[in-house]
Amino acid sequence: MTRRLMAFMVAGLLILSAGIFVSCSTESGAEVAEIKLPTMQCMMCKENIETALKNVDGVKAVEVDNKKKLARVTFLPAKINLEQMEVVVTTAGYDANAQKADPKAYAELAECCQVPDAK
Ligand SMILES: [Cu+2]
Repeated sequence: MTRRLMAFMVAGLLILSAGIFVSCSTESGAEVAEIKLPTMQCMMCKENIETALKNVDGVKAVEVDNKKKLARVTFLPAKINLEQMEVVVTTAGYDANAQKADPKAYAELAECCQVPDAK
């Protein structure tokens, strides 16, 4: 029940902040950016992308919504910008906003993580 409610709240927030890139300031100087992940397929993709982004200096938190195919990243603008975060995602083998996935990294993804009609 609580999980359902949370899911609805998250969905509501995402709808409110529709757009390729939305950022807003928070108290700590951190900002929140959204990265569209059109080629992600499953929970393994979610893990891959979250892990890749979390390991980057300047990224404070990552939440990937695998239904909406969207990452919500809390980051420090003094350390990293959206373009650099998109590169982290493409290097992991996934499209990020308008940036295309690194073909070699994409080819190394598990079969379930590759786009079905692109095979
Ligand atoms: Cu996957």
